[in-house]
Amino acid sequence: MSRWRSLGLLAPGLLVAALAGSRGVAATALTPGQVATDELFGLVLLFALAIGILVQVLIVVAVLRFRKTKGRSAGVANPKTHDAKLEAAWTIVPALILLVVGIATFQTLAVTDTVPEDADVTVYVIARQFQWEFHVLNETGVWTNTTTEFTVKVGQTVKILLVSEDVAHSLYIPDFRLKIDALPGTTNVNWFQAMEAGDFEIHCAEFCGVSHYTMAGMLHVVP
Ligand SMILES: [Cu+2]
Repeated sequence: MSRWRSLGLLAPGLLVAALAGSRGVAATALTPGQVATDELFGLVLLFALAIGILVQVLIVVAVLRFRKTKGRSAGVANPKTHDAKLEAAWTIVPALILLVVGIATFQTLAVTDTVPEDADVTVYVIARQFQWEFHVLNETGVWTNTTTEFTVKVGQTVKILLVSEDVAHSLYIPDFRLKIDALPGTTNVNWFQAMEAGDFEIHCAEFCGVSHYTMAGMLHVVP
């Protein structure tokens, strides 16, 4: 095996090792939405990786096999231009991959976009330049009004109703894979159920002005 060929075969291996390593430090189950989203990401990554490696290997093989060498400067005399079986395969296989990814996506949406009718806690969130305001209504009918941070308990289903007072913002809790647009004149609804206690960062994920970067907060999940 030539040096170049072994290099070409080594690259996909290194990529797989790197990705396997990064999956190894994946977060624990924090919310049903986070688990469903991460599973879908893993599935799509698997297909993307397989296709990426296949393409890279084919490129390396083609480059090595058809490169100009001593005594060979012209291409193949009668190159094959049609192969019914090959064409059927590269049509059917991607169609099946899309079908699997499509079904898995709808299964994920069934978790992330099905807001519980009778949530334990309702949080009305107002986004403005450059602050989050939270009005938390718990199951006993008590309101807690805060800015920047709010608190819920482990296991509570939390419904979020989100509006903006000025420009477009986006409520982002990275650990929960939860990102909701905050738009003036519209109320966007979403939900989560924290399965672990902890402090989870909140960020604005829509550039909303010069102090956009300061629009951060914290979600406290207590036992
Ligand atoms: Cu913002």
